[in-house]
Amino acid sequence: MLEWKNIKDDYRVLELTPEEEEKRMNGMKPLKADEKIDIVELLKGLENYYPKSRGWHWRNGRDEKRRIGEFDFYETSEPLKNSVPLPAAASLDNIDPQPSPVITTEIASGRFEDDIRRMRMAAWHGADHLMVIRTAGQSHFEGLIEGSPQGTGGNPISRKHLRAQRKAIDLMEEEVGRPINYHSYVSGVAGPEVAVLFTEEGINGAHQDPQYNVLYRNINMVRSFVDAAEAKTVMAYAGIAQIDGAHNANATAIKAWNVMPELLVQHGINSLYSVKTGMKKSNICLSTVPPTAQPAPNMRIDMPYAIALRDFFDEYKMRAQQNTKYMTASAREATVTHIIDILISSLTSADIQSTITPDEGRNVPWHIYNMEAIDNAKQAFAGFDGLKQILAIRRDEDPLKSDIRDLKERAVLYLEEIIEVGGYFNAVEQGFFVDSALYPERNGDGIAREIEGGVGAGTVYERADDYMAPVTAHYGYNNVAQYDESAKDSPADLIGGSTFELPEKIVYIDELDETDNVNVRLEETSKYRNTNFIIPEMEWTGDGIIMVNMFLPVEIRTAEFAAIQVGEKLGLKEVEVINMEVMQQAEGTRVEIKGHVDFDIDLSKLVIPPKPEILSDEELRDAIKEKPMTVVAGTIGEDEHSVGLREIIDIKHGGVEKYGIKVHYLGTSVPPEKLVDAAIEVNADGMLASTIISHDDIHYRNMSKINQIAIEKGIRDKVIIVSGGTQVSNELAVKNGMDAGFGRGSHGNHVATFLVKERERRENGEN
Ligand code: Z98
Repeated sequence: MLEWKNIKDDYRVLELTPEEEEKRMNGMKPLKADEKIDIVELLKGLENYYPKSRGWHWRNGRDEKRRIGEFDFYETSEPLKNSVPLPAAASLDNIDPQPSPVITTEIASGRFEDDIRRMRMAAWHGADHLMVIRTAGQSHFEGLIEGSPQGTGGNPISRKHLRAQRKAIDLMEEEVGRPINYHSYVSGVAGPEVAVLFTEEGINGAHQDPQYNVLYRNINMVRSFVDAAEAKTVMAYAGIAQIDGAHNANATAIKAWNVMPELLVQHGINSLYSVKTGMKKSNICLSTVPPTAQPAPNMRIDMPYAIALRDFFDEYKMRAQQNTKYMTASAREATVTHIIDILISSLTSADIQSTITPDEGRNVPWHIYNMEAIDNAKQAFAGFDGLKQILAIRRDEDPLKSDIRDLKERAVLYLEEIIEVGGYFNAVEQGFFVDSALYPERNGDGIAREIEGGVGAGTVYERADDYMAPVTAHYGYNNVAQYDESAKDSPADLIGGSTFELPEKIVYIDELDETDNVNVRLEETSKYRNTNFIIPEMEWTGDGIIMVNMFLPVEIRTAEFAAIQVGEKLGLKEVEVINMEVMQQAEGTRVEIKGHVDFDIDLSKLVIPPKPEILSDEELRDAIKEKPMTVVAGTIGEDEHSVGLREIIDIKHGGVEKYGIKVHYLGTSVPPEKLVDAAIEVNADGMLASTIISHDDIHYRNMSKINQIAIEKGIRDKVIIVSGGTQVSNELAVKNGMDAGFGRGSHGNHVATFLVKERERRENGEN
């Protein structure tokens, strides 16, 4: 019998002995940051696995004021043990503030085994809500499926899939130091069965809304609502947080901004229906997407809506997501919309921020875009931290005040009319929902469904007087007392407990299909698992996909086909255009293509030069502060190039001045003698000789001259001499008397590191 220990809210964990834990995880060891997760190992012993946590987890320490690095934050949650910070964190002590809301990412490439690796990357970037969207349109499935088929339709959820991913997520939670919510969808004719499966397998969040079935999957409405009562009861028992389906009206409606009153009504119907089944309001999340997007003036339209929604549903949670309706194939545009949406989320304190990848617009469910979307959210929330302290929403003044009121009035009238026509079912039959006019106007283009129609029509039966089901968590009349008074509150006692308390009662079926299963797929890609070979990858191990971004100086239609040829000439296979944007209709088009390579890289033959040792900015500053350093610098010989050297020197470009090194800049075309004389004059510790022109090896000959003159004038031991330029190799520079040479790609920190280390080496009397 599982013994759950409540941690907070509805989140509970099992207290297990080391032996029980060993068996549950089949001896799988904790993850190590520098080792890949072993998928083959993970899939072993799944028959013994059961989840160790149940229920939704909100981030810890939400909105507590905390100091992170050198900054005060007001709207963050507890930091992670292990994470990948934003790129700019490199200049900010590598801080990685974690926003207050739960951050979602949808991961469903069609191969759950590859998605596990993506989940780990997502957890490190800061996602704690991993949503497994069922690309198969699983609402059409009439029952549960077993095994791990990839199928033709996409990514169906099976018990094995859930187990493997939940087990992997358990390991990731330990690694990043934060519970992670695992999420999928309780919909379709098999909704109640799915809810049971999800409870057994440790799902923490799920979409559930009977209106979704009715409107978008044409499942009979009576059946959908009866199923929903059962499914929601089970979800309530497991503490699974619910996300509703109202946002789908927003994504479907021809004029999404006109369905705002209806959205409030849809939220209301599902929310109250859920409460009536026993779900806690704090586990009911309203799925809200801004109804418009730029180039519409969206803030003025979406903000009143967001506020009206929060006014009506202040005891519930808000899950914000980007409106997929406006997602094109432009990743840039999607990003900007996402950030502007997050401004609304931030000002109205969303509880969950779902991130959408450009998958929706360009059909590329790639690893990199999940991380981009998570980073976008993390970055925006960090930037907006504490905004509410300096900006106030003027909700008690017009136009906001009137706009909020207008929406609420329309929603109330809408609900009243539903009651007038005889209730929800009649309203759906009359096409009330997803009509493109602003209520009370109607365009007559709503989605109409028949009460007697749709999938599963006529399959609802009244319970018999002596109906009884010996199960844990069951909606409505169950008549147990008639059989055993003592089992009244826990009917499963009649059969010695159900699978919710006794996971060993679950019948685990590993695979049903011999050819379409994860083992076959892993075998096919084994060349790229724990071997010396790698191949580029976007979504699946070994897929070989790369993306190429180009500009073609032709109009869009020509560009499309020319780009495919470019890809083919590059040797790519199955080239497809994934995005095109007109720069100017005659001047040209930006095109992004994808294709796959048919070669791989043998790492055992890869020559990787030793990593140059670079001191940190702080170490460099400290070293110079402790012992100042002066250098002279100039472009040598008859060479008028100055930009490269200036980049190495200037504080603005991160040059050596940044670390406190004093530089006497002598300009261009400096004769070697002059450089040496200047060094003597200012008693310099070093010389920086820039040489760009390289014909006839003039650059190396000048280096030799500098060295020679320095020896003749008796200062060679005292000064460090380095040269640099695009054609300079360290090896040849040293051969020509320099202490070091810096070629293409060198920066001030490389030169400063060398100067500091070389000085130290000489002081220590090393040769
Ligand atoms: C999201 N990106 O919401 P199928 N039930 C509800 C849904 O909203 C969805 C499903 C079921 C979106 C994902 N939503 C789209 C209320 C889907 C899924 O039949 O498996 O596709 O049902 O995050």
